[in-house]
Amino acid sequence: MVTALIFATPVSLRASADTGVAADTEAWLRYAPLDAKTAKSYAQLPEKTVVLGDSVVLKAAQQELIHGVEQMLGQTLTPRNQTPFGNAFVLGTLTELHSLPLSHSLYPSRELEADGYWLTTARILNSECLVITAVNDRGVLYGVFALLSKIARGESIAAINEVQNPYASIRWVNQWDNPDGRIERGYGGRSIFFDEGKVRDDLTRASQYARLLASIGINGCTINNVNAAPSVLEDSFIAQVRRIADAFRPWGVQLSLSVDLSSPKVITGAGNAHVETAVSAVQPARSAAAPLDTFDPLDPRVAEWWRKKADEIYRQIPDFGGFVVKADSEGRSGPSAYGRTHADAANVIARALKPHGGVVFYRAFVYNHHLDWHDLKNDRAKAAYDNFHPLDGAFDDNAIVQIKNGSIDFQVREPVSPLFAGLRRTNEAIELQITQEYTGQQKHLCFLVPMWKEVLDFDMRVDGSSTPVKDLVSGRVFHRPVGGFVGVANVGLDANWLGSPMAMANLYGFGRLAWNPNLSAETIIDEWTRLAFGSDPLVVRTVTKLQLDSWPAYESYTGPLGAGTLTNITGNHYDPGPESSEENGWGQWHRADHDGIGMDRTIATGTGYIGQYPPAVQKLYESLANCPDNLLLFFHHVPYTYVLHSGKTVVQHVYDSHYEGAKRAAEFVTRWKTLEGHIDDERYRDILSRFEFQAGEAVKWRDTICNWIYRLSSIPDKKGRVGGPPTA
Ligand code: GCW
Repeated sequence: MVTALIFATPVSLRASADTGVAADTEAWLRYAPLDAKTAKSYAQLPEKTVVLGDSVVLKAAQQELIHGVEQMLGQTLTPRNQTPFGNAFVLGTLTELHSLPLSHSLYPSRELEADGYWLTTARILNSECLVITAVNDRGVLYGVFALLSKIARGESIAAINEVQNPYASIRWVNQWDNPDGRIERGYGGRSIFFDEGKVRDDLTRASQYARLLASIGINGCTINNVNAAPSVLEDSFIAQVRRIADAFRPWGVQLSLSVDLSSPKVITGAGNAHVETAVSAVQPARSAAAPLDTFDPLDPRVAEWWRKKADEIYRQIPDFGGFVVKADSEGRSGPSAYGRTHADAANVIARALKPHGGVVFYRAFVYNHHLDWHDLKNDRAKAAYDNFHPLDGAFDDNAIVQIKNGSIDFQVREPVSPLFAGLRRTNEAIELQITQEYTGQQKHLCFLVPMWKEVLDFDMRVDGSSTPVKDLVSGRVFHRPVGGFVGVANVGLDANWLGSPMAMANLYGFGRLAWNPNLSAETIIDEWTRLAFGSDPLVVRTVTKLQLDSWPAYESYTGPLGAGTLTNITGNHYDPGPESSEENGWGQWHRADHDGIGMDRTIATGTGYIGQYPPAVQKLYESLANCPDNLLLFFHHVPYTYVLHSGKTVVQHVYDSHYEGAKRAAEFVTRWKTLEGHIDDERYRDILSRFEFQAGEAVKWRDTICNWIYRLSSIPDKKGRVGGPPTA
């Protein structure tokens, strides 16, 4: 098959590497020129590159190396393809490397896994070489990015000898793009893939995106909304999607599609363009894409339909990654229509993908959104576990249950989903939300890596042993064949991708954590800041601290004590709207009334949700004495006068945290202002105006929530800011 090669063209010219727009688009791949002193420390670098192989991935790796070195050091590397090649960067797999006459045996200190890389020096054909090697081409590409990142951050690479392996094989992003070009919960402009029902002609941004993803080790991208338009599986659409896969391929990013489970019944395809209506139950399907009168996953015709559909896709896109399924959720079709299970639905698709090496991600985000809120035992948080735990062991080996980090829906603070510990014989992936749907929609700074770290490090104590979430999802605990990390990214056409340059730290951080969840939030943000803004100590100090302070600040003025969302839950998910979180069928409730606030999820008197956790975790949350303050209202209904571990009453904590949070948001403005003249003007002004806006919004949040709590509780603020004269 002839594959069109589309390489991303890095937009920044050497001279303009520091201007805002270019810096926005290049994000952490700016490769800004190094200062003379730092550049000098790399003076001994080879001046040539040699690539052992000719795959598109290796070519991209070489091109990236040449581009990065040129940008940062002003040195043009010469590509060489014949021996002897002298001192060179040598790029290639270990197998290729071992076919060269080496002066000594060359093996890494620990085993290299797929996608891992080894950066080392070696004497090859009597010349000193800097070797970037791996077991597969993608690993070589990742090695190049890692090396360039070190140079960009001024890290020494003298006598380098570093082996890196990824924590898990699944490191994917999901995009919630619709074929019409809109993105569900996207805050960075329209789709980079689609417009008006078609794949865009110009896919430059798609290939630039794949380059960004590859640079942080992300190896898969689902390009369309989980609320999937069935039309994405039409033959004519697949032929277009193939062009996106071509754009991804040099960067080792596998393309995948979200699919609607009812597709066999609703779509028409090239093979049956003349068929207007569904074929009757007795009539066999006429072609792979013929619409059936059913999508029952246990109907052999449905199995055949998926098999043929998968075959067709792989004919066009041989490295296709697989499918993502959202079923029986928020109005989507699902196996319940035929009394079948989620495992039945996942497996019919898994079996179609299996011969091609594809996987199906089946989302655990399944819940009843018409819950009766009057019933105090109803609890949406229980849904994922209730639906999927009974099916443990029923999913095929190439099916992965994709689980949101918390048991509700990407709130500013939630306990981890108990389902992570509830599946022992089923593959898992954690779904994290990079796009800030409930955390300020990129208008507020909210660096999510510290939150994700808490989730990934949370110890589930399965069978009484240390079993952090990162080890459950990566498959380490139960020795699962596949598993890992999925981030809902939702970048768009805006120059800065996510709608805000600072928000890109979340995309960067997601990739770094998926590669190695043991990295600290401090390390990750230090890396990102140096790559995105340079290494001026004032800039590094200020930006890293602002980012690290941002989630706690956002939490304190929007939703303290784990109350869940106080946002407009039935509307935009952005503005304060605490009343909307009651009396709705969606199950995002805080149960605030005149006497108290919080959901009683205890085993003893509440919904019983806590019983879904392993015993040690139950113990942590069930008793008021043990339950951490920051999740108190998620697990317990308490009077406003209840005294927290901190010594404050609940109501006073709400007042204080909102005032404190709004104050911190105002301070972000003054802290940012210290950077004037230290970074490019465009980004300085752009980000300043965002902080100013955020400070105003924080006051709006503060006043709305404080007045609401006061109205309900009639307890004035001791400091006299809300609802009455000061009492102290
Ligand atoms: O948080 C909710 C969002 C929906 C989204 C859904 C999901 C794609 O508000 O927009 O739909 O989650 O994750 O499926």
